[in-house]
Amino acid sequence: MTTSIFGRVALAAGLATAALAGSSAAQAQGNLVLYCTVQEEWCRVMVTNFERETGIKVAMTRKSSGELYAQVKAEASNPRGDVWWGGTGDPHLQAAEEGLAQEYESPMNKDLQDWAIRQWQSSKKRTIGVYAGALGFGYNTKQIAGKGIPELKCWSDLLNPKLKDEVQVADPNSSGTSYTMLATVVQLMGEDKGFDYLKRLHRNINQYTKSGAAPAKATSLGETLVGITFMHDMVTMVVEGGPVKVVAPCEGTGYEIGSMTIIKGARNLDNAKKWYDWALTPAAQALGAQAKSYQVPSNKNAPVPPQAPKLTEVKLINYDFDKYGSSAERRRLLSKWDNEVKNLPK
Ligand code: S7P
Repeated sequence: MTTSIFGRVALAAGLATAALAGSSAAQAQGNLVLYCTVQEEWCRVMVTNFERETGIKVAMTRKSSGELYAQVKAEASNPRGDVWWGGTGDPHLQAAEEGLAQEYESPMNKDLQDWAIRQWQSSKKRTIGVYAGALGFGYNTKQIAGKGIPELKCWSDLLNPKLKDEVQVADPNSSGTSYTMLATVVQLMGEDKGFDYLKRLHRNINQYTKSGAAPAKATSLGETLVGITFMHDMVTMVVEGGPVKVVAPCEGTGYEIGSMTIIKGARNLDNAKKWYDWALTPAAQALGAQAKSYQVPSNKNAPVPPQAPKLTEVKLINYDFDKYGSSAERRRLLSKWDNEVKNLPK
C-alpha cells in the first residue's frame, strides 16, 4: 500500500465509517427472535443466510418441539419470540388452537404443496407446512450381527425380548418426534392395542431421550441397537458413514408436516413475515440438504434432496392432524402415556 500515513489514517477512518454505516444499516433492518425446532445445524444455516440476505439480526433459540410449545404457552401474556420455524406440525396446530399464533397469508402460498396448505387451512391461516417426513426406525448393522435377531422390518419386531434395553426413543412430552410415534401407534393399532404395544415396547427401551433425533446419533454410535426417529434423521447418520439401516415399518407408519408459525403478539411482526415468506422460497428450502437434513420441502419448486426417503414408497397411515393436533387430545394422550407407560417397572 503506497498511501501516506494520512492516507492510511484517512483510509482507516473511512473503513471505520463504512463499518459503522454497515452496522447501522443492519440495525435499520431491525431484529428477529426465532424459535427453531429442527436440528441445530439447519437452524444455523438458515439464520446465517437470512441475515446475509436481509440485514436483519436474528436471535435464535433451538429446542425440541414439545419444549418449545410449552415455552410459547408460558410466554403467552408477554411473547418474546417472533416466529417459530420447523418441528412437527402437531404442537404448531395446538398453539394455533390456543390463540398463540398470528394469522398470515404469504404470497408464497401459491407455490406450496397441497399438504402444506391444508395445514394452513385447518389452522385458520395460523401455521403452514414447511416440509414433510415419515416416522420409522433404524438399527446398527454391526451391533445386530451375531445376536440371532431376525431382520427388523416391522414395529412388531421391536418387541423381540432379545432387544431388551436395546431400543431408544424420545419422551413424547418434550419431543415432537415421539408424540408423532404415540399418535401413530394409536391410529395404526387402535388405542387399546396401541397402548399395549407401548407397554411391551417399554421393556426394551434403554432411555427416553429429550430430543427426538438423539436416538439416531446413539444408533450410529452403537450406544443403542435400535433408534425410533423420523426416517430422515437416520438417513443423516447413513450419509455421515454410520453403520445404520433405515426402516419404513411394514405395518405402516405416521408422518409429520413440519410447520412454521408467527407468534401472536410478535414484537417484530414485519420481520417475522419476511422470515416466513423467505423460508417458503425454493432457495431457503434447499438449505436443509446443506445441513444434512433430508425432509421433503413444501415448495413445489424446491429441489427434493435425493437422499430424502421417498414418501410415495412408504406405507403411510392417513394421519389425522385435526384430532392429534388438538390440545385436548395431546393432554389426554400424554397423561395416559405418563401414567400407563413411562413409569412402568421393567
Ligand atoms: O431433525 C429434524 C426433525 O426430526 O426434528 C424435528 C423435531 O420436531 C424436533 O425434534 P424433537 O423430536 O426433539 O421435537 C422434526 O420436525 C424434524 O423433521
